[in-house]
Amino acid sequence: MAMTDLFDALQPMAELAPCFLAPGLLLARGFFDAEAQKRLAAEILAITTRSPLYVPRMPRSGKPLSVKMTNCGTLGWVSDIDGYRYQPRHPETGEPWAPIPALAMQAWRELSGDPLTPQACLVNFYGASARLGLHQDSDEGDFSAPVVSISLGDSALFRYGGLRRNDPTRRVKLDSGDVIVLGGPSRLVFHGVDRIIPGTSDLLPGGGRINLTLRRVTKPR
Ligand code: MD3
Ligand code: FE
Repeated sequence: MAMTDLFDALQPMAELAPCFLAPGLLLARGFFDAEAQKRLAAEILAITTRSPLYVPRMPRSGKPLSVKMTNCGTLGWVSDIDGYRYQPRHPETGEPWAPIPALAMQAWRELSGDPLTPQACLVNFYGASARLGLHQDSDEGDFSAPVVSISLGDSALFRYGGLRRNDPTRRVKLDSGDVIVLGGPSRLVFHGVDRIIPGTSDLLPGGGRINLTLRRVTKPR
């Protein structure tokens, strides 16, 4: 086979193959096809009926975040004037969180490399002007498991750097169906969402972006 033919034959696979952006930072572009994205989005919309999106607030200041949140799983991440924490119930309804959808569990099984089941699935909803400042995910009691992040809906410009806030950063566009895994030496890297790109997907009624982050929260006994 001529080299150009070989290249053409391998190109579609190369686009689907997960690739490392940094040690421990895996990007699986298009992990969920259009059909799976629709099923997962429908499951998340159903979850927001039972566990409504709420406006999280910054600890101490009480300043509202622009991203709206809810959770599924046995534990959910919440942020309010008292601080950040994981808790088994919705902060406004007092009800337990819904189970994590099977498709999200599948991404964890196939990509995390962790034998345990995720405890928390934070659901972030971004409207056209929502953003998330540079931060570390350090509220978990166990950093040995990775964080698995699933993007649905409008594309987002995701920023990540190093272990110190002032380390140089890079930007990557995350599209609907993309999954990133942050583990090993990248588990505690600073990261954030600069902005979403409105109108890039018609998956969600009314537009916007949903990001699911699956995590282990406690050390296994
Ligand atoms: C890098 N969410 O909820 S997911 C978050 O798109 C969060 O909603 C963003 O950051 C979002 O905390 C980014 C990607 C992500 C998640 C966890 C990480 C990147 C990470 C943990 C360590 C390093
Ligand atoms: Fe984060």
